[in-house]
Amino acid sequence: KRKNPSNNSNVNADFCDFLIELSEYEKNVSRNIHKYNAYKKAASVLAAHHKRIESGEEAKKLNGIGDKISKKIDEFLQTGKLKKLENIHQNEEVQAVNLLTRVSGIGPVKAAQFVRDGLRTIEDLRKNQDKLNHHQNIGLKYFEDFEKSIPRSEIEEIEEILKKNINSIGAEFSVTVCGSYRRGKAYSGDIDVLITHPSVKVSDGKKKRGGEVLKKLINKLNESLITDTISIGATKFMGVCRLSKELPYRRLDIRLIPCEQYYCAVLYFTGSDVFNKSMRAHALEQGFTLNEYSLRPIGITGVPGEPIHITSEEEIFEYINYPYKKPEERN
Ligand code: DCP
Ligand code: MG
Ligand code: MN
Repeated sequence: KRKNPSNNSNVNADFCDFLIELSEYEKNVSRNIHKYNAYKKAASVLAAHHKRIESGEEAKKLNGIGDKISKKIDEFLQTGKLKKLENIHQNEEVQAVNLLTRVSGIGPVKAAQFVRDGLRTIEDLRKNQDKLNHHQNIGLKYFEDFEKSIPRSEIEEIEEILKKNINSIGAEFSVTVCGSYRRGKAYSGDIDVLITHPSVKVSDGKKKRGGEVLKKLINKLNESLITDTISIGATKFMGVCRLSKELPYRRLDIRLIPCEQYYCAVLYFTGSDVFNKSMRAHALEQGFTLNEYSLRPIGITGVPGEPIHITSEEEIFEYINYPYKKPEERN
């Protein structure tokens, strides 16, 4: 759903744009996850490179750019376009699948199925709402709004309201808006919120207590901010919010995290996804396994041990000997 990750300080933005587009094609149409990762990686390496790349050969010296991508950079520099992308653009089914996957709740597999059934446009979906599930219908209802990126100032206001409402239920709740917002971006695609409370424990999962707490918080937010619920479980709410009648509807995700897992979750949901991948790989090299729940040492038998007790994000970096990066440096 993200179309435009390159920012204006990026001198290699045009390369990044075509690489992202190729990555989306590999993910959604070819379903080749290795090529998808290769293009995504190359795009983020080029985005982080502060010198304008002048040739494929120069690009190839960068980590994550191989022969094939370097040739594409040469073709793009010489002709201003890519034959591979031109061909992809001309394929009508590809166009239809790409359009339908822009609806929240429609993934590439479902989009391809709709296209095979003759549903190719947003209009076609609107005439066939009975073929869509609840999430997809909400995605369709707010299709235009969900495509609009969210300015930082609006998320700041939403953050205030979230904190005020949640702290009126319990002063000890922590609320952290993660995702691209926490990485300092001027605009975000959605709002990713993590919440914890000292009394919410991993062991609650079995007793369903977390579910009660999350429902209580969401009920409170239904009075002011939240307009629709896509889904709500014991730990995860997916829905829609709106700050005021003049502003667009926004996608809002809220997760209630057990306090033992909070910092691993904040790290994970701050991203970026590319940063997470490289940090996880580094953790493995250092003999740890890191995910959104925990950091665990891997024993000599190769079996992960008990989660390490973590009290800050910085501690995770320290354990795995990874130089600390501020959220704004994790793009
Ligand atoms: N994440 C991840 N791997 C994924 C999906 C998500 O590591 N496959 C993590 C990193 C993301 C975070 O979750 O930063 C939030 O996911 P989003 O899709 O909301 O991405 P962002 O918030 O980074 O960007 P956007 O502004 O598009 O919402
Ligand atoms: Mg986000
Ligand atoms: Mn999100």
